[in-house]
Amino acid sequence: MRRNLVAVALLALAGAVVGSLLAWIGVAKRAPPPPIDPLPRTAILIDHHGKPLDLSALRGRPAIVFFGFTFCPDVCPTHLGHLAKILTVLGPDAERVTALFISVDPERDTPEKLREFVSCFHPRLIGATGTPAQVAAAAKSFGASYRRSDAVAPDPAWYLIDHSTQMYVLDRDGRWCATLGAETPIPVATDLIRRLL
Ligand SMILES: [Cu+2]
Repeated sequence: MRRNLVAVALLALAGAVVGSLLAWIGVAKRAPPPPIDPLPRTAILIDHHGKPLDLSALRGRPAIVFFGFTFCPDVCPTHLGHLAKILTVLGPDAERVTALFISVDPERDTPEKLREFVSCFHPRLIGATGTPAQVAAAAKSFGASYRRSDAVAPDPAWYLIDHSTQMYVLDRDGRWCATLGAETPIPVATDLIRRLL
């Protein structure tokens, strides 16, 4: 009889331990990632409708931000295609996320050109540009870099731009808290974004 009682007590203890462990894992999984850089982003740009876009106004919902240019032959289409998949898998939750493509090529990427370009990927995707100084300020606020490269252009107008390829994830307070790449599995990305909603 005593042996049975000990067995029951041990089972109850094991159950409690497993229960707390599962609860802890559940909480850890739901918790949003802590900010990498707690500073909110601030810069004024122009969106693809030609309206002012204040990066500090992105607060209130999580955001995914990518820097590139519409003339980019591979890196930008690959990353924006991946971003579009993430938004598609998020489904209705994507309505609560800001997805922003900031052009580092203000010379060629007009709001009209950006509008046409982003619409090829996802209706939620917003294109942004600005003066060279505004774009430089926006990139600097993320630590993103870009540099014009004329090395492979047969025509000066066909220049390329080397640029950072991270997709920056901001939390609802505009703080950078994660980075996605074209190799980030879609379920990992969507889980991360949903934890920030
Ligand atoms: Cu690119």
